[in-house]
Amino acid sequence: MFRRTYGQRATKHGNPAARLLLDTMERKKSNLAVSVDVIKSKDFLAIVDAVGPFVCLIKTHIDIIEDFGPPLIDELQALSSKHDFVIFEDRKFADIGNTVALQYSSGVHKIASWSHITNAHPVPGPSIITGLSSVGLPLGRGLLLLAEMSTKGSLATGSYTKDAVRMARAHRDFVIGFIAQRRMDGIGAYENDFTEDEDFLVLTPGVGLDTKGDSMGQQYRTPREIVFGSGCDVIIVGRGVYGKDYHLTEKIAEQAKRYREEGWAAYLERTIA
Ligand code: 5BU
Repeated sequence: MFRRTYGQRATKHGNPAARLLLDTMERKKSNLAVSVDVIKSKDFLAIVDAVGPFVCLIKTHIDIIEDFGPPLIDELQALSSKHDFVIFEDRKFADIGNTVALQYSSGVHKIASWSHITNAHPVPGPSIITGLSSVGLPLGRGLLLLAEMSTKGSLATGSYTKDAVRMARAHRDFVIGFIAQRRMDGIGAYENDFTEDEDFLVLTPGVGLDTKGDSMGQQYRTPREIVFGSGCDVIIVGRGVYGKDYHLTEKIAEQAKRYREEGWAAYLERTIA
């Protein structure tokens, strides 16, 4: 999987959300996801519009938007069509199956109705996948399991990470991959390497070209370290792209371009190496 191109992987994948993402990456020559963590709809939409041409995916934390209303989702979907990107709500579900099914389908945000991809902590066990897939699978959605985190002192390590991989392998129709810091197959990291038909995407947050972290435990690595060094598929960048100047859309677009170039060069290095 390490050397195969995103396009080759797209043709083989059984899940529509995974296919959409891999196809989009190939088409746009981008493995950059931008995480738009701002609290006003206006700023959110301006950043999405500015980075849209350079990303394969926009990651949201929809519950931090102070002036949220259903029209915001319409506008996000319009930008997704305009710029050709996939939507990933970083909801990090972590409850019993019945509750997560309700949180995913209902409430104010109705995440399943607009987000191609979402994610969940494996901590409750496989029932969290059963609950979320009862809503998401009929809609052609995909789920990522949080196998590792980018923060200092994360507890998602060792056997916890291995068990996340086992849970994913048992639910390949809906679980399309992981949030993790390295690829989860091969290099003898696990007892069994993945079989030919198992393709899990690895989306990786904690990416920064100019700093090593923040004051709250976040740790950054470079796109090359992540994509070439650790074999991950998608780099997720937040403040590295929009920083403190998120009213300056030109500057934001420039940064997005920069991360996209770094991420894609690392991918080319990996596929031809
Ligand atoms: P940053 O501004 O690039 O540090 O934002 C990173 C984003 O990725 C932010 O939305 C986090 O919620 C998210 N994230 C993360 O940073 N680390 C993790 O391990 C996971 C998610 Br899971």
